[in-house]
Order: sequence, then C-alpha cells, then structure tokens
Amino acid sequence: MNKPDRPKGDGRKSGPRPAPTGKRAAPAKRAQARPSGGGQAMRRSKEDYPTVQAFVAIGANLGDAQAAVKAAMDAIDTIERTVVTARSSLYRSAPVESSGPDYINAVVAVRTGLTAEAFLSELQLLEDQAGRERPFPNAPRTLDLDLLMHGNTVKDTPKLSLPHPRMRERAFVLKPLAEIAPDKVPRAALARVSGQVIERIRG
Ligand code: PH2
Ligand code: MG
Ligand code: MG
Repeated sequence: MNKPDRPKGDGRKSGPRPAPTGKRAAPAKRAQARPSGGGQAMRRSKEDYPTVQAFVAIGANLGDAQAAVKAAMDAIDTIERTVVTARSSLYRSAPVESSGPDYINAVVAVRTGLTAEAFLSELQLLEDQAGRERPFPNAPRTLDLDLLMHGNTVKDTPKLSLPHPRMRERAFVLKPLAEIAPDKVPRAALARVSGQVIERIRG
C-alpha cells in the first residue's frame, strides 16, 4: 500500500513555501549577532553546515526495482542538510540469503550535516514511503537503504552498527562502492567476493 506523501514544511530542502496569506508573518527567529569569540554561531544556509561523507547502499527486488533504485537516489538528495555527490551504476544479482526476483543494487555517496542516527531515520522514512513491508527477516523488498559508513563513525548499538558489519561480504555492495569510492574498498576485499555473480546494468 502506498503511504501518503511526506507533509510539506518539514525541513526538506525543496518544495515551495506556502503562499502569502496577507497576514503579517511572525518575525523570523534569528541568531543574534554577537561579538566574536562567544555565544551562538551565525545562522547557516542549508548547504553550509559542517558535513561528513557517508555512503548508502540501495537495494530493491519487488515491483519496478530499477525505477525504485533511481528514485531513491533522487529522494536521498532531498534529505535536509544532505547532498548526493556520486551515484554508482545499477547492478543486478540473485537474492543472497533472501528470496524473490533478482535484486537491483547501487551505492550513493553523500555529504550530510545530519548525525548518523538522524540520517538513518530519514532513510527509514524513505523506505516506508516506498511501501516497504517487513513480514520476516530478509523478505523481498520494494526498497532497502543501508547506511554503510558515516564519516569516521564507529559504533555498535541495537539500532545502528557502523561501518555496516556485513558490507565487506557482499559483491552487491562492494562493486558499486568501488566504482564511486575505490579508496574505500581494498583490492583484497573485492577479490574475496569475486566469485559472487553480479551484472552491471549499462545505460
Ligand atoms: N539484500 C539483502 C539480502 N539479500 N541480495 C541481493 N542480491 N541484494 C540485496 O540488496 C540483498 C540481498 C538484505 O538486505
Ligand atoms: Mg540490506
Ligand atoms: Mg536494510
């Protein structure tokens, strides 16, 4: 079932502002200009926050999976304080420890000013909006967005493990990641998954 569209005015980058109503708008809250050396920083524009580089693995194997993966790349770019900086090709592979049709996979690089937890929540919202259901572990899915790395963050909590603990085991993650960030994928890691059959989709 399709979920309703994300409501407007929730801090997203794009989208029109509401039309003027004729009423006088409440004055915008501003950071007070303060003498340098203390106090609150000047308000920054959305693209001007300190950011880290992060990588997201995208997968889908239900419905029009190619369209879902491409749409997800665009949707990630609409997340607040986040810009997609590189997109891999799309790849096709058989389900690994999963079932259903072949998967379409890709990886994007982003710069994000969000914490790993906040960024993950945004990714989960996009999965929900794509109609993701979770009837059982590793069920076929309309959209899967896995946070692979977030800057130098290393953590292992029930909600989030970084870097992603299984990313080194999977050609459908390492191949697209190596395409856009070869420095993140040691040759030996690629060699270990070279027996896994995966096809790059051209065009
Ligand atoms: N994701 C899984 C389980 N198995 N297999 C392929 N080929 N591609 C995936 O993205 C994938 C999978 C769990 O997230
Ligand atoms: Mg996954
Ligand atoms: Mg996942």
